[in-house]
Amino acid sequence: MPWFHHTNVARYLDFNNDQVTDIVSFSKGKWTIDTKEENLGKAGDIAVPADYNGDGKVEKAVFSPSEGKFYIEGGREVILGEPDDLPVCGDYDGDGFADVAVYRPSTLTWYFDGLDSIKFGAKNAIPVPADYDGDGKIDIGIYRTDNSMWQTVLGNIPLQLVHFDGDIPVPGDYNGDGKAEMALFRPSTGEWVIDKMENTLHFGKKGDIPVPGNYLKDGKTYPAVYREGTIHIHNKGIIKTKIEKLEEVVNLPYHIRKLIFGS
Ligand SMILES: [Ca+2]
Ligand SMILES: [Ca+2]
Ligand SMILES: [Ca+2]
Ligand SMILES: [Ca+2]
Repeated sequence: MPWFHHTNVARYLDFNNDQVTDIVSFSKGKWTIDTKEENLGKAGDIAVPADYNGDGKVEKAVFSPSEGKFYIEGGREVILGEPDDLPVCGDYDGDGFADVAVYRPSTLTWYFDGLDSIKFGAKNAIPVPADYDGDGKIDIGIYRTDNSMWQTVLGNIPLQLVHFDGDIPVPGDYNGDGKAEMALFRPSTGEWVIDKMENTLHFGKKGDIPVPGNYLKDGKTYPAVYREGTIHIHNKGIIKTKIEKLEEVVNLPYHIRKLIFGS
């Protein structure tokens, strides 16, 4: 059976199909996946790993903004994108294969390899694609950084959260119901504010970057933060990594990482 019939929305960055998120870093074409070092890409490229061939394992891939081209492990190349585009690859049509995609802030439009482009965006908004309704298809969504409002193609979702400057959107399936929840990491207070959860979690501190993932084999997204070379998983201990710089951590997707680092 193809993996997508028994996968779950929490699954993320699983390079070896063991249902656990791997710790991944990328710098100038050098990848570290858990402890393995590999090469793909070059300086200036953006890491965009995903399961492009539908075999249940994530492939290394990079977007070259200067070339407007994606390079996928195995030799596949896709021409798409411009220098200021945000790569947002994922399985938008639910066929089990991640689709090469970019969001273009200048036109508020999502462009895909092989699918129709869709105008859906707003000024001061960043893309937060995730499977919010649990149908196996990634849903186009945006998060307004000025007021913490989420909008998706499924309809406007009035997420009633107090907005703090610096909040970082971290959607994921934190309750394991198969649907992604809207969620925020608040560096100023070290809180996780997760939709459908009664209380906020106090986990993390200023300077941490959020790296939520499916770190256990239970199909749930766990809050986690990267701090000084170590991944701290909420209530589940720590993982030492070889990652030395925040900027190299791939476990926070680029379109969100950019919000923190500006590049
Ligand atoms: Ca694959
Ligand atoms: Ca697809
Ligand atoms: Ca969906
Ligand atoms: Ca959920």
